[in-house]
Amino acid sequence: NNGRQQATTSKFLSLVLRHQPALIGLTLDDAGWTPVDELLAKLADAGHALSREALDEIVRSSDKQRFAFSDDGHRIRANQGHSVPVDLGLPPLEPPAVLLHGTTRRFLASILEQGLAKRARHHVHLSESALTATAVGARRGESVLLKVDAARMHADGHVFYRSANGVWLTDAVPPAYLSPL
Ligand code: HQG
Repeated sequence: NNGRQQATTSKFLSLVLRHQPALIGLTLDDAGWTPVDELLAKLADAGHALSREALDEIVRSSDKQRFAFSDDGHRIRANQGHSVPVDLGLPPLEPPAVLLHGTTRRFLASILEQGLAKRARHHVHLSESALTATAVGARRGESVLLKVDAARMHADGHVFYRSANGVWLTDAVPPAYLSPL
């Protein structure tokens, strides 16, 4: 099954481009980029051989646009979601007035008390779309949505970024800006 094979490869790419490049002997630069040639060679060495055409197809069709090529096509990086230290170089942006966070019901009480924390990632991930936020929450169980008063956060000096694939990112969301939907 081609679709399933692609999903497996995409997961493995996420693993090495966001979390564990050393797993296949890869290094990422400060902004998270790595040469495509090197990635393909090291994937092959690790038993995950992939053609450039197949990689192009994964980057093009990834449901969440997880990866991007540099303008010259020679380098690749993950658009967001890293746990290794990278500086994506995203400019601060004014967010929409309201953003959403999808989580799992069992986290709700803790979040309303402590606020949203970035955990293992570099930022808290927020969405403009209820559909997307619901899907994010559903990864771990029953999905619940939280409304984030992004306008007030922004006015109060909290900084927001938007990743190349449209995810809104911020450092933390204190409980005062959160309400259950
Ligand atoms: C929760 C996937 C208790 C938070 C998705 C979340 C997204 C708290 C979990 C992207 C908490 C962290 C990000 C607190 C936060 N108490 N629980 N104080 N603060 N949490 O995976 O937002 O497939 O790091 O609600 O689709 O779930 O990787 O973040 O449930 O876009 O491309 O702690 O990851 O995209 O989980 O997901 P995560 P997330 P990819």
